[in-house]
Amino acid sequence: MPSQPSTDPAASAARPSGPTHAPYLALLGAPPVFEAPLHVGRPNIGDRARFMSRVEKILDSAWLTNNGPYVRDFERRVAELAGTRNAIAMCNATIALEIVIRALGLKGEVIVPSFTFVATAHALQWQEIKPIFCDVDPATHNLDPRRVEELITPETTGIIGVHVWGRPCAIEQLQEIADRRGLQLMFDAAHALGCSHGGRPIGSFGRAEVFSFHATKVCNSFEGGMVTTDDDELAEKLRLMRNFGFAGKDSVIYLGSNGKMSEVSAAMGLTSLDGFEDFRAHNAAMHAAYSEGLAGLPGLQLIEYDETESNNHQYVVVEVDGSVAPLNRDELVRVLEAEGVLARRYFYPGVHEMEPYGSYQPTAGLVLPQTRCLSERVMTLPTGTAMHDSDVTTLCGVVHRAFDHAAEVREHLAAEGA
Ligand code: T4K
Repeated sequence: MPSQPSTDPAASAARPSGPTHAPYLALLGAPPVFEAPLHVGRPNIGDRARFMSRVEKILDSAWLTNNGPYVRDFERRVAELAGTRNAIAMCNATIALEIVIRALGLKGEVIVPSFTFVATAHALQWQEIKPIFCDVDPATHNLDPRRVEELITPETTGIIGVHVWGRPCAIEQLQEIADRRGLQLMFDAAHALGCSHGGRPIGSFGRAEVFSFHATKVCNSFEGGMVTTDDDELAEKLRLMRNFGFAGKDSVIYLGSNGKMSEVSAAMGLTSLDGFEDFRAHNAAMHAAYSEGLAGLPGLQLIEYDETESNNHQYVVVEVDGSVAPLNRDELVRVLEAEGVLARRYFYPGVHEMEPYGSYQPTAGLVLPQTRCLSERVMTLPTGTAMHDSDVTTLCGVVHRAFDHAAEVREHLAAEGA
């Protein structure tokens, strides 16, 4: 496996500090194998010099926000990547989702997965639209179209599909349901920059799609979101709505918000896009290293990406079947945390269990058996340019040792909990 150079100086601090094959674990009293924590979502920094030179230009021009030249350039680049006529930059994906939802006139009830980041549902509830939580297909982790159909009521106005981990939803089936039932379909594509479905880039499906450029995403603009759509009229409405509804200097024609992206964010976004091909190649190599390192471990399954499509591999997701593996997901997360690996339980619990949804819809979980099962199994591991393949080897070594010493681990955790 080729050794991958890191572009993140913080990564050198995360080199293993101890022997990689010692038959012990930090949870059981050994020194952790990583001195500095390994995060899920450590940003890809990209070419600092290029970013700084863009920042200098922003300062020289004294044009800091309000649809500046870098924002327009960033929009052009994302539209190209997504294969759409329009890309509208926003300050983050949550506000972008809110604005699209309002621009489409969604109201009443909208069907969403519960297996997602809470922002998908919050963007609806924030405007008093009821998210109706739908179960997912355990094979894809995405909305199960059969379950969607069952949840449609006279109050339903739309469906928001989420391309979880960048793996596309069952787009055609969802579109067919939306068309037949007279519903709007949009996608939360926060994870799916540069991914494709049937060879067509994510970005042009449904009425609109929303990407996130948060620091933790494969490409980042510190904070940022982008709406893509081929619908010119909708795009124009979105542009106005992100700027308070101003259609001219003194004319406001819609209820709007402030969803604008700043120039410095766009400069970072452009710098990130410049490095995108390197980032995704690096992520693909990390995924392959995990695949090799975790192979053969009982009850442990690394989710795969369809290699006939474009992927960004920004999430390394493992399902731990606690009825087969010697340790369950939560035990394994504890073992890894002790070693300095901050594995995340994305997405646990299901959004329907979070507030206010747990109180508003206490019985929502009754129709979400797959979501519950999945949210108790998934674990997301560190990747990105802060990681080297030697880190992955060390991390996988920890998992092997933990499985070998599962009885001691369980005994230790039980004593701790007592
Ligand atoms: N839809 C979906 C499906 C989403 O996944 C998200 C966001 C959205 C919509 C909304 O997009 P935005 O409005 O954010 O554009 C993180 C991210 O904050 C969130 O953007 C992301 N999804 C979600 C999956 O993960 P947290 O609260 O779990 O993690 P956070 O932000 O504390 O960071 C994770 C780790 O990354 C930390 O351990 C430290 C490290 N980190 C983080 C930041 C911000 C760094 O090393 N440097 C940094 O600058 O939500």
